[in-house]
Amino acid sequence: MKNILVIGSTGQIGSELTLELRKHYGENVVAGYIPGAEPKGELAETGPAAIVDITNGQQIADTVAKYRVDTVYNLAALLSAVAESKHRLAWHIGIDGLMNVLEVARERGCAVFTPSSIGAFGDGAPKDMTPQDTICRPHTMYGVTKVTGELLSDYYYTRFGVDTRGVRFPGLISYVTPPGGGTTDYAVDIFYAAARGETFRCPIQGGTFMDMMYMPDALRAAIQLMEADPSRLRHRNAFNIASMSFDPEIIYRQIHKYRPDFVMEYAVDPLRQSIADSWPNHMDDHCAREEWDWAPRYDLDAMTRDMLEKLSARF
Ligand code: AKB
Repeated sequence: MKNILVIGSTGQIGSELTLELRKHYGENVVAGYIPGAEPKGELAETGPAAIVDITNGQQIADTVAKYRVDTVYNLAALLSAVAESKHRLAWHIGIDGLMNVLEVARERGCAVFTPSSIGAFGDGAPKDMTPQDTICRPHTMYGVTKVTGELLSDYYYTRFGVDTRGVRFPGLISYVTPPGGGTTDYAVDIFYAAARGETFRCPIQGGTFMDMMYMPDALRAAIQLMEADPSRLRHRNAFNIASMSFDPEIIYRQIHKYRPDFVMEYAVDPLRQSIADSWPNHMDDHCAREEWDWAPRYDLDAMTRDMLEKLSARF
């Protein structure tokens, strides 16, 4: 049985991944959090929690030693738009923090999962069927930290044998913990507006395609990759994974099918638009499919029905 530490356990991905991991590994999953973002409800009740600030290497080392951790899920990060206004903090958390995790992993023999993103690509990469291995020259601080994180994680694998693995997540859509400061957040916000019966003001222009994924598929991907047979992995950091690609018009029309009164208008945010324009329309994820049997379960319609059902029950 694994002993797992989730760093960033109360964030957008962490809050759901920690609970999902506890379904597999029981109480052997420690929820790492920073003061001010304490675990609540089910997250607080179902297993141990510890203060783990990714920028504090000693705190990571102490928690790993105390709970005999062998696997770290490193989910601490600033999202793309907010990273542009806090570029030094984005680097400090994304790279200095990752270095802290990797050093502890090297010393104590831990495996490490670190998510990358569609943000790792930049204008130079092919937009359609973006290959697993292609040019990655992003112009955003978020992208710079993601590419650097991929390289650093690969370095710790080849140089020190640390079992590092990662995926390039698309925009993640969930009804549980809202994201904050991302470029793909519109695809979450649009569901909240529809469920509340409000007009949605879309910050991304029609015709802008990006990869998106429903959270249950993203959680399964992270766990499945960390369980994958290492002898099959030709790649490590980080695998393209994809399930659906749409623009604001397509998601609007999909929601409109189930909410005929729903209205969307555009209020384009130039920062988010310029970030979105530099990201892929749709990634090629055949390496993940071949090397660890990745396959998504949700398409746009299944996700839309589930999101509307869950959010409508809340509002
Ligand atoms: C963001 O929009 O910043 C993230 C991402 C795609 O990495 N959701």
